[in-house]
Amino acid sequence: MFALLFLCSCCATVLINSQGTGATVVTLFEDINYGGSTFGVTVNADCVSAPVVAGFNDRTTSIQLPSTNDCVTLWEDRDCQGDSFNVIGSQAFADSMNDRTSSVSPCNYVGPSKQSVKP
Ligand SMILES: [Ca+2]
Repeated sequence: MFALLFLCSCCATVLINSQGTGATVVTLFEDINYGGSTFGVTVNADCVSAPVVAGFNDRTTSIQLPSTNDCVTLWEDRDCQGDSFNVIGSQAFADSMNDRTSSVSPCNYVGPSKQSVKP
């Protein structure tokens, strides 16, 4: 378990996508104002539940995106289900999704779970 946590914290911002396909590399932070442990996740067109797998489930408090125009959706549950919160650019505090994020998608993600999004 220690080895896994160590791996997560030191390799957090490695760029996974090497094909230049327009992927957004999202950096999740455990604390407010981009502090504490980090976890990097590459978002393409689909839902990504990597935070759950990597032990970063329900830990995200702030988020950094590469560009102020980038937009990702944080989801309460894995597989992009439950409550959601859109982040445009970077967000020093995840507001309603603080310590709740379990998966991430692009803002224009249209999956089977989209119909269950609460207003
Ligand atoms: Ca959650």
